[in-house]
Amino acid sequence: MTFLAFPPILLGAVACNDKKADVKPNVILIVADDLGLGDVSCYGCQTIKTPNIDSLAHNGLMLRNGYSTSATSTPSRYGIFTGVYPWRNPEAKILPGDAPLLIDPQMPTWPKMMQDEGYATAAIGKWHLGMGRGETDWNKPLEPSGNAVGFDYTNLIPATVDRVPTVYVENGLVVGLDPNDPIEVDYNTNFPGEKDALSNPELVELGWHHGHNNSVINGIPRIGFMKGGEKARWNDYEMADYFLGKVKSFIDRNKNRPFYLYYGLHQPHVPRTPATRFAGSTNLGPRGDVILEADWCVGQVMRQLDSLNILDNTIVIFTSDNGAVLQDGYLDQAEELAKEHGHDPKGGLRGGKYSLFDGGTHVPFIIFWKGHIKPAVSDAYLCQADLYPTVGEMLGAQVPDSLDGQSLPKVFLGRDLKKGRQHQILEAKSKLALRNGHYVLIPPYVGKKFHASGNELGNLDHYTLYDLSLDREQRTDIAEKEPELLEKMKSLFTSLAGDYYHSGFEDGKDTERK
Ligand code: NG6
Ligand code: CA
Repeated sequence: MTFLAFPPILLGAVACNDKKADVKPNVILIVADDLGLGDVSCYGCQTIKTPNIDSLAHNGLMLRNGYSTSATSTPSRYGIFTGVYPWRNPEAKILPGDAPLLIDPQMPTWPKMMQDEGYATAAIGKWHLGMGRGETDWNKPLEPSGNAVGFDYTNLIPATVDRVPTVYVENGLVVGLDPNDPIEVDYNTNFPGEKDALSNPELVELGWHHGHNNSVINGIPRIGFMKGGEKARWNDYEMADYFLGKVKSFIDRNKNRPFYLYYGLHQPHVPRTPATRFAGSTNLGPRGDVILEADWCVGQVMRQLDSLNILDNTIVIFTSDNGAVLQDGYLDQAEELAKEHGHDPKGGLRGGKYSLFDGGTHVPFIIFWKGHIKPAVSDAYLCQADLYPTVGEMLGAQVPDSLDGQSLPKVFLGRDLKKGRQHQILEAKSKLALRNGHYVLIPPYVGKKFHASGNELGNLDHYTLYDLSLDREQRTDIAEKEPELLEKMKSLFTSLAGDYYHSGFEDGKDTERK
């Protein structure tokens, strides 16, 4: 198949979606973890350079209004793969490492749709969507695993790098498990006789700031207790190379057929553990170093696609699961060094990870497709939940009409650079807000104003209204000045999400699943 520059091939399928698309481009979705707009040089970061992500942006579509569905990982990834707002599912909260599979295997998903379209599919890297049925026995095949939601091949971190078990799970099996050294996991109490960060602080090489004081693995104290599985435990400093290796072999194995690959980068989430060759590569400490490591991984994937001659047949989407955070539980100098060198990972936005303010969900979002998407900066509004129905329509695939994600191929292909979706319900720690056009409405919530990370949560005791077109930083509440607009926004919020709104959420237990 040869391609002309920017032919209207996919729009043929768009105009008439009962017709199958003539081509099946590969789709690679790269999702970084806690990467903020201000962490990437193409979005204005001056303190570090991210040349490979920049190259995607400069040669593709760089969205300036790209959003995740949620300000934390589990719900955000749920939104990407199901196209459904995560707050509709009360279990879609930050999951512990032993949580059961969150996505019901009966649910339609983006990867399942790709399988139905004849794609080879894989999920590699950070998962955080649970696996098994609960009360997990890590020594047996985990059923259902990530494979049950549409991935032919999976190689995953069960939850986060700071949560146990610290093992890779490949197609539902713990990698490198010695049956004579079984794994046990408990999120409430330690196993008799086992050490942890509180009982044996001398084991701790990376100090903890809040949380993160249970089992100590590789000198790093984690969330949750784990026993056994010594040989299966990952090496934090080799994780980037491990997953990149899996990504490259999947691409290589499938170079001659359409493939769909989800690559969940674990950077720059805590604990930040760059490979030796990246340690000290920035003046921002480990957080900066792992961003360069992640950028390098992106470059390696692009180089491979180029050398296999499949670059112009591969759509590469790059984004982040939620906004930025500096101090997320370890003493890694992220906050101090950012301050010293003037690094603002939020790129001027208010809030950050965990926040209902824009810094929670307004994320880097780039779509690259050589020869098909003209390089452009887009102001059109696109949410990650839109990817599933949009790619579905472009392929002429079956997509349920009940999704919250919208099919926006013109935005995706850079033919609408202005408008995109009209509104979205934003979610942060089970709390909801409304963005409609360039206005944001945040309803009142009880609870503390700041997260332990220092990020502002957006818990205010009255309705607040912001005009992002004049006030990107959400500093000026226009609710009182604009009573009509306020009423309009309130009634839209009620019609879209009223049944799910409760002002009484306390931060903590009921917003994370234990
Ligand atoms: C929080 C952790 C934080 C991080 C987050 C999940 C504490 C005190 N904080 O509970 O460090 O792991 O969960 O982040 O334990 S996410 O990006 O995967 O949503
Ligand atoms: Ca995250």
